[in-house]
Formats: sequence, C-alpha cells, structure tokens
Amino acid sequence: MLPIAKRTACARAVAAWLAALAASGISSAIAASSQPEWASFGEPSHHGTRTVAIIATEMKFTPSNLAIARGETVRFVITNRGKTRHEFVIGDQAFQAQHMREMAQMPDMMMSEVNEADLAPGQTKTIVWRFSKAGEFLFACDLPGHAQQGMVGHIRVR
Ligand SMILES: [Cu+2]
Repeated sequence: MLPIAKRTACARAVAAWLAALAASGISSAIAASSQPEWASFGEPSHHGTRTVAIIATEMKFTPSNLAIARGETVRFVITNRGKTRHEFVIGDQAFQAQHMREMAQMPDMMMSEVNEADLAPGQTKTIVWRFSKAGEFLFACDLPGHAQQGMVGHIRVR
C-alpha cells in the first residue's frame, strides 16, 4: 500500500483532469456520468484465472504482445529488472496519452491507480485486471520518454 499523500496527489491530478474535461464541454457527459476513467478497457479484480509474468527493463517489456479472451481475468506479476524506476500502466490509447501528459508535467508523481504499478529497481508488483471489453489496448511505462523508446506492449482482447 502506498502512503495516503501519494494517493491524494494522484486523486488531485485526476480531479484536475476531470475538471478540465468538464470545462471543455466536449466530454462533460462522461465526466458527469462518474464512470471511472478506466471503464472503457476493463476493471480491477482480485482473482486472476491466468497469470502473466512481465519483466520491465530499459527500455522494454517482456513479453510485449498478449492475446486475451474477452472476460478473462489476468494476474499481471510485473518485475522491474532494470536500473531505474519504471511504471506498468494498463490502458487504451486515450488513457495512455492522458497519463503521459500528466507524467510529463509531474515526473516524480507516484501513481497508485488500480490499473497502474510504480516499480523501483528490483521491485515486483501485482495487478489483477478483468478484460471485459474487446479491443486493442496497451500496457506502457508512461515516464517521460520510456514508451517512446520501446516500453510499450500490446493487448488484443477478443
Ligand atoms: Cu520506464
């Protein structure tokens, strides 16, 4: 569990993003519906039916391509075998783009969202995710420059 302060920082960032969306008017319907921002690509769960081990290094994830059946619940066990901090974030294109913008502005922010793990060198964390929606999704390290250098993986849910 992460300290409250870190969660608060993240909650503030999300709140600011929602406020910006609402102010823009374009996505006010989404913001007003109180749907979590990850609702378009699945939901957190507790019991995975399949375990996938992911290794993070500079600058890639291994494996980097996953085929998942719609409705499948995956227990991701992510280990940072690199020399620097990395993230593992599950999302669709829009979520990753938004999160990358946030990380570019606040690269030291430790996120603790349900679809995100922040890993120090040598650290292992687990995320259990149910892929209830079909589609093409990404897992990425959204630290500045990392995804651009190859720290991105593809998830196809059918
Ligand atoms: Cu990284």
